Amino acid sequence: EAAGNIGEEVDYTITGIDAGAGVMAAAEQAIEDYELEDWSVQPSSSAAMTSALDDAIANEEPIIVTGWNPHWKFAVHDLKYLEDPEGSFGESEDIHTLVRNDLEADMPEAYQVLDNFNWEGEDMEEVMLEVNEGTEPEEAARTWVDENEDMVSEWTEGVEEVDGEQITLAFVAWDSEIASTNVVATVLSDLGYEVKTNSMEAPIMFGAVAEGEADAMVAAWLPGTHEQYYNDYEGEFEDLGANLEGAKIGLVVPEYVEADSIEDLQ
Ligand code: PBE
Repeated sequence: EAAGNIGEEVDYTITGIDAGAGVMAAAEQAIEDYELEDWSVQPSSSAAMTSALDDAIANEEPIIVTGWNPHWKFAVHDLKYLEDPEGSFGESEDIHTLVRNDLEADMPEAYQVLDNFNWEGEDMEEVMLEVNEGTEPEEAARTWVDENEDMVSEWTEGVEEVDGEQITLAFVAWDSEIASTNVVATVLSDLGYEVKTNSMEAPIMFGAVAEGEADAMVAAWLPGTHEQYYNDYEGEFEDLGANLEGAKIGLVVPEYVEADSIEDLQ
């Protein structure tokens, strides 16, 4: 077996993140699709997963994590996705902006910015990397906004300033969404909004926008990762389309792990 005893070495455990994350459901699906009866997915958090990854790499030990990109971890470590011939983790994903149904009428300026917000994986990773190096998310977002005036001015072109109106952005404390949410918050606050960023579990985030408790979110991974949550509330929010294209989820291992495919875990 190419993989040697990878299963034994990691105690048949995939190191996961928060239970509400779509990548967790996809990992459970993979266990079914590849008949990995002995395996389980251990829930934790985005931060605990990356620290377990850091520790394993420091000790050159095997580890399998639920991963995704954009993510800073690919810039810091030599990592690879396990191939997924069964497609348990879906194909390429886009990250969408969802807003509450009445936002356009109530807050046309914010709506316009949220509708225009669009960047690339490398942009998001710049912010993520800085936060990973210890900079506060608000400060990392401020730096990125100041260094990317051209892009930001495309999002705010023709948008009038406001006078301290409150707006609430819902997000989940995933490294990628900490980055995007703080950048959008910075841009809105520069326009005069008083911005609240509220972190919550993934299903609650969809519910909050659907029920109008939050005004917007920039964290809907589609078509696969958040399909269930999206369908649960379809019609109860407005989908402003992709703000980032070419995202991905899957099982991620250090390069030195002798498995290349999820099939090698069998
Ligand atoms: N993630 C990051 C999320 C979406 C953004 C891939 C961890 C998830 O799995 O739901």
